[in-house]
Amino acid sequence: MRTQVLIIGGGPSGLLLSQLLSLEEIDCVIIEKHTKEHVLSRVRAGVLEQGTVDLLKKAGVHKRIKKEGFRHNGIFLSAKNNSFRIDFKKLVNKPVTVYGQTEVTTDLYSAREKSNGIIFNSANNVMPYDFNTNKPYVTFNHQGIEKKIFCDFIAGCDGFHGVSRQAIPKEKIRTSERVYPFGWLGVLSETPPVNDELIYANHETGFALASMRNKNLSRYYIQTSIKDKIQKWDDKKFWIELKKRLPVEASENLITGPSIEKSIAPLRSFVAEPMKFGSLFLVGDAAHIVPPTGAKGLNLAFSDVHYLYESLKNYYKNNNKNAINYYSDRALARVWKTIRFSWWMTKTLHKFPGQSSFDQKIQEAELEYLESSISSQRALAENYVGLPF
Ligand code: FAS
Ligand code: PHB
Repeated sequence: MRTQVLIIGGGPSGLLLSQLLSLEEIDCVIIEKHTKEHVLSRVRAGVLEQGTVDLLKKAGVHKRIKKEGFRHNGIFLSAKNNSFRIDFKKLVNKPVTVYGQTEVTTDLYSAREKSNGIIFNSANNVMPYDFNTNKPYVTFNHQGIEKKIFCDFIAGCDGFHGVSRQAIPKEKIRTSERVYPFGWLGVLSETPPVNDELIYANHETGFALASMRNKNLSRYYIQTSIKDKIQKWDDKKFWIELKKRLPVEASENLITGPSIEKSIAPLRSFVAEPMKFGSLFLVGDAAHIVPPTGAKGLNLAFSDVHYLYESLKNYYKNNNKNAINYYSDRALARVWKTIRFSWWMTKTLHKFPGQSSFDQKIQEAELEYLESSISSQRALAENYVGLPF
């Protein structure tokens, strides 16, 4: 079998890339290790930048976002029980859209199926070969049959634990990483959100975030120790801790209910460079990870998809054979600015174990400066709504 672009990973990056390439009649195939149901069961991101929404519109999967997404023109930050709003409309005249990653992935899967896109689900032992030649190929086992697909390019959209980045010789790749000394305990509950917009809370016992998916589906997070186990957190204990950390007017309005999903995620910043090795491209979480504090993971993955789609469209449609060589530098320029913002939001809003009174005072000064300075708020707003591609 042969295709033009072989995509390893059928998560959001792989699905969006394949949808965009197919609209340009560029031949592509997705190889995904899990079932479609498993992929669609993941509860992850919730906030879409306008650039992401525009890209999904270009891919023809914008209808449900328009109908069911919630445009937000600001967020609240709170510290020492004082909260203030960052007004995106006034500061940068751009909104964000609250629409869960699960829904985005569902929409992309339906679009691929409608256009008879080829997705090999439940593929085992996926392995890319000869990507340092112009005849790369991928082998895998599907329904007990060994398969081999030749291609022009391989897009490694297989996430942080995928096979693509691991297949690159160690001496060819530079990685930078910061692992944070805490995690996020996330809860999904069929309860009305405590506030119309997101609340990011810096509290002396730890960070908390109040978010949502729709008018009767709330998403809450609290910072936990990286050694924490989910079994230690029954719903009652979670709600008590969340109430403690949210500003009083929110805690008083908080409607609690049974959790329908509960998980602990570690936090790290990670970048692999460059993002192109011969005919293998790294895309999304396969190349970088951000702590979710800046709501950037999914949006940054789609930013890579934008750059790779433009490069491949240029290569195939305008016969610009050099176009693919710009992908890595262009993508990384935006990756590092986003890594910086997510790191800054994380260090400003979380309680670091053993943090000194100096660190605590700096955090408080950072938040007081934010509250008092329009320029500082504009800087946060332009990063949060998404830097231009
Ligand atoms: P993904 O990891 O989503 O997809 C990779 C796909 O490749 C998966 O379907 C996987 O099954 C497949 N795969 C892996 N290895 C393979 C192999 N060897 N062969 C074939 N297929 C293979 N981002 C936010 O913006 N906000 C958040 O709140 C947020 N919360 C998160 C919570 C958690 C627990 C996690 C893990 C991530 C969170 N993220 C969040 C980040 C997340 O949304 C990612 O940025 C996003 O899923 C990236 O999409 P992909 O690059 O497609 O990678
Ligand atoms: C979410 O709704 O899951 C969410 C929102 C904003 C973040 C992180 C997660 O910064």
